[in-house]
Amino acid sequence: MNLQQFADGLPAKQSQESLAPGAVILRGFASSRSALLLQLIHKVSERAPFRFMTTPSGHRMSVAMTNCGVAGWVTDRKGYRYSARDPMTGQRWPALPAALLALACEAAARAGFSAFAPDACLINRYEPGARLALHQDRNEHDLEAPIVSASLGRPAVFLFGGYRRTDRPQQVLLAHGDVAVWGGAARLRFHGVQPLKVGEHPLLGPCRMNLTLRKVR
Ligand code: MD3
Ligand code: FE
Repeated sequence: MNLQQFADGLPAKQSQESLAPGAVILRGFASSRSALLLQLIHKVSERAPFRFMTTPSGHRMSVAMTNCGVAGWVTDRKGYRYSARDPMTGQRWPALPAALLALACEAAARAGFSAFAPDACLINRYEPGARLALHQDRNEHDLEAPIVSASLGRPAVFLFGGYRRTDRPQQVLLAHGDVAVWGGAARLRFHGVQPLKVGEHPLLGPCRMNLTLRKVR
């Protein structure tokens, strides 16, 4: 365990947990950068607003999403894919901010992935009741590259499953400031997020935000 100074002088606890082969949780790794991350998310969302996308089966997702970087994850009646342009505006997604790239590279290096070069970030916003059903992330070209995720705001119960949808998932609480690295044998495991509970966070009110940094191209 190591201690890190907050701007207000209070120490923020940090620790590292190995969840499974390829899956490492860096508790509190983003805590000292959370205000900056929220500022960056806000700037991205001014040009690429959060929106509720439609799944191929026609359901409206309960998680609001936007993207930055060379390509953004999108879904509509035609399917799931990465797109170089935001379908809502026809414009390219906002650039990946350097501070996000740095956070992801530092976290990946701690978990043993020293050459990680993400080029995109999916930003998920959860309001109370929002959830993410069990799924695999397999639309990225390079499945050897890990995914780095950062959680902000309200805590959520993350479901970490196996290689088959029917494998019983582990429940893991992801709290404000937690960063996780998902690579190697963990990369194609099913995962999801339980419905967000009602509550208040000092920076994000009722919401949870999750950033996933990826090598898409
Ligand atoms: C394990 N997001 O955007 S982050 C997603 O909290 C997604 O918003 C969740 O799943 C969220 O696709 C979970 C943790 C995460 C992200 C990607 C993974 C775990 C993963 C990829 C493979 C295995
Ligand atoms: Fe996912």
